[in-house]
Amino acid sequence: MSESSAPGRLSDAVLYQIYPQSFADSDGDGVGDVRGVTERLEHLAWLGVGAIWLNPCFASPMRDAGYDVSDYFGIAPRYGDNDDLVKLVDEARGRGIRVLLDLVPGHTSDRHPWFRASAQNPDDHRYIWAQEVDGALPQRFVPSPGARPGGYLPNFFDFQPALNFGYARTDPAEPWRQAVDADGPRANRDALREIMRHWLALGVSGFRVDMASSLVKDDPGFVETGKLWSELRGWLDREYPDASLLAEWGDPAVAVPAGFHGDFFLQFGGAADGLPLRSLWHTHTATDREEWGDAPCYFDAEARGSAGTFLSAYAQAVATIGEPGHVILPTANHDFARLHCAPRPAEQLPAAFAFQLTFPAVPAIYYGDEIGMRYVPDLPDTEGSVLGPHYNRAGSRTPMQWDQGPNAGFSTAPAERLYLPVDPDPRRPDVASQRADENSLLHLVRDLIALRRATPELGPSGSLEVLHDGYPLTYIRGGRYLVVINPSARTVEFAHGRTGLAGATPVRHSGVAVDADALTAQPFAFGIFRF
Ligand code: TEU
Repeated sequence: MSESSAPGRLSDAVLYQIYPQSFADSDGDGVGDVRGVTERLEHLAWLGVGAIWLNPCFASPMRDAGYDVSDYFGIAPRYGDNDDLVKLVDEARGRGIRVLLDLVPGHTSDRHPWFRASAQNPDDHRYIWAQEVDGALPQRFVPSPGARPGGYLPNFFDFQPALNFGYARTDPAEPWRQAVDADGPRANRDALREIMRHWLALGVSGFRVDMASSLVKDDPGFVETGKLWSELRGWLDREYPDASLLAEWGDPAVAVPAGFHGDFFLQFGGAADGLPLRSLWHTHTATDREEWGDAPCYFDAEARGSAGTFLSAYAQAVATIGEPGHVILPTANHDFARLHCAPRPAEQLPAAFAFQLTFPAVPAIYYGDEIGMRYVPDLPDTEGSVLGPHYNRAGSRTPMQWDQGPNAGFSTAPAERLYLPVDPDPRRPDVASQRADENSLLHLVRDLIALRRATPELGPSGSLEVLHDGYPLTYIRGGRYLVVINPSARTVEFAHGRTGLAGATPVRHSGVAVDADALTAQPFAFGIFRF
């Protein structure tokens, strides 16, 4: 592994996202915890991941599953305590795994002491407060819960008041629009630095920053938001040069110049509102929005999509950010359907991982996707998981399936006390049986990670030449590796017309044949060849 700059190290890593509620339960109370993660480091090291990102684990009323922070300096009691986190960080480091925390800078819980104080004191400007005019609050503002008159601006749910980082454009008619250097915004920027320093000093390796583009309001082009992050990044580079700052922005071409080492392609964000990622994976059967339409994605068994939308967004992002930053390509996340979501057949998952792990982005594996855990439909709302009639995040947050036990090895607690029920499908996959089976998805993912780590051409710095963005997707990495991906249930052919590909040595493949003029891919086939 390169020991150079933080982005350099990131480029070698496969990132792994852990939802602490659901990953591993060390004390049998039915909710995952930090010690549980520590106990399962062996799985992550065996798999070969280089860094983990833990979803929020700070003290919280958990009305948005921890994205409603009430104390930025302490681990939520249900997950353990700060010493448990230090132990996790140390043991992970011993296995070559870095730990990143989720930082939620744009809002707190309405139970946070800052907000409770702000709701009593009209001179406090840590949050964005407006007065009623003719008996009405401005749009989107929520009535004050305290002695303070007027109302506050929420950032996501109403119980998540937006911290005040100011507005890029002030307006005397809207006095709640404070300048970015007013006292409240300044205090909040200082607090952010304190929070980051606190956890970095305990050994964490950086942060995934929630709703990173949301800080400065009414900020065309994100100019002021970018200044804020660039200033923090400058401080980070001086004091913690090894730390990584990853954005939840959904637009790497904007987030990296704004100060981040990397940004995720997401189901939302950017000019096309998340279309690039959705155009790869989204089946429209879960975590769906009406405005997203119903165009089939590329990983479609009926071969109705195109990889072109994603590939051109990727090319555009890389052309803008160049070397200094990374685009992160997730299999899924806690807000979006898992890769294994109906009607996608499990047979397609090997091709999906062969694509993700040979593509020049930083791969992020959502816990459980490595065994093909399924998005579980129709679960009840849990800690804010339901966002709309067709948008239920709970289905992506079910307990990690460690074994075949009734609670999938998640804990010894009665099933009704689990954070979420285990997938009731008796054919659900699990870690124990896939580890015992060398032909399992888990072994394939492990082999692909090992191949990627051993082969710089397959990482972010290797070149990418796309030969075909239909079926099969065909590209060359680093001038030496041919990759063929067929997400469809049909046998497909592509006339590559390249000399030198016939006789290429298979590195890892299933169902792909390469001839002098053409290549043939069986249903759900993938192939990686060296030539
Ligand atoms: O998500 C931000 C966000 O905008 C998404 O939830 C989006 O609305 C959804 O994916 C539909 O496209 C972040 C966190 O990831 C999420 O879990 C939190 O609920 C939210 O911020 C508030 O902190």
